[in-house]
Amino acid sequence: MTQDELKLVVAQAAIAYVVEGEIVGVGTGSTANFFIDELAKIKHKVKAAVASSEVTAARLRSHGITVLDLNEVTSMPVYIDGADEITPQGAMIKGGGAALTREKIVASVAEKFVCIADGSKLVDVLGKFPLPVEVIPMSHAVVARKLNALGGEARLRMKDGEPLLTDNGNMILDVHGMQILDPLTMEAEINNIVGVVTVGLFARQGANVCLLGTAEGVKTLQ
Ligand code: ABF
Repeated sequence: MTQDELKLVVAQAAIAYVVEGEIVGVGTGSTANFFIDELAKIKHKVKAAVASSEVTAARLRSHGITVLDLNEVTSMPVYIDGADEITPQGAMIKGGGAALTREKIVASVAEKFVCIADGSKLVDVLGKFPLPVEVIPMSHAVVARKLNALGGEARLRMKDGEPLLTDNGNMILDVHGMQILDPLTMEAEINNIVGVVTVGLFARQGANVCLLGTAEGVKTLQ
C-alpha cells in the first residue's frame, strides 16, 4: 500500500469515532484531509465541526459542513487529527503543518483525541522530526537561543524567502537534533520560555487512541 492509501484507510477507520448528532473537532494536514473527505459522506449525521486551521475550515465548508467558532462550543466528544511522530504511549510531535496552536486548543476542548497516522509516524523516541515551536515574532531570536541551550538547533521556518506566518500571525522555530526522552517535562520546559506561544509536543494531553495504518491493516493503539 502507498502512504496515501494508508492515510485513507485510517481516515475511514476514524469515522467510527464520530459521535452522531454531535460536534467533531477536525485537524490539519494530508491525513486530516482524507478524514474530512470521509466525513463529508456522513455530514448529515454530525451537528457541525470545529477546525484547527483556516485551510481545514475551507475544506470542511467546501463539502457543506458547518464550521463553528470554538468560542461558541463548550464540549465535543472527539478531536481527530494527524501527527508528525507518535509514541506507543500517545505522546506526539505535531506542527509540521504550522497549525499546532489551534490544534492544541481545539484538542483541549475534546473528550477524546483520536490520532490518525500511517505507520511511518510511530517512533519509540520523539525528536527525529524537527520539533515545531510557535513564537511571538519579536521573540524568535531569544527563544531560539534558549532552545539551543536545551540541546537542539532551532531554525526559523521560511516560506518564499520570508519567515512563515501562522494563522495567528506568529512564527515557527523548528528544533532539530533533539532526543526527547521525557516528553512531559520537555513540553512544560519549552512552554515556560517567554515568547513561546505553543510547543508542538502533545504529551500532557496526548492521543487517547491512535489508528495506525500498516501493511497488515489498521492497528489501534490505546
Ligand atoms: C497535523 O498535520 C500536524 O500537527 C502534523 O504536523 C501534520 C501531519 O501531517 P500529515 O497528515 O500530512 O502527515 O496534524
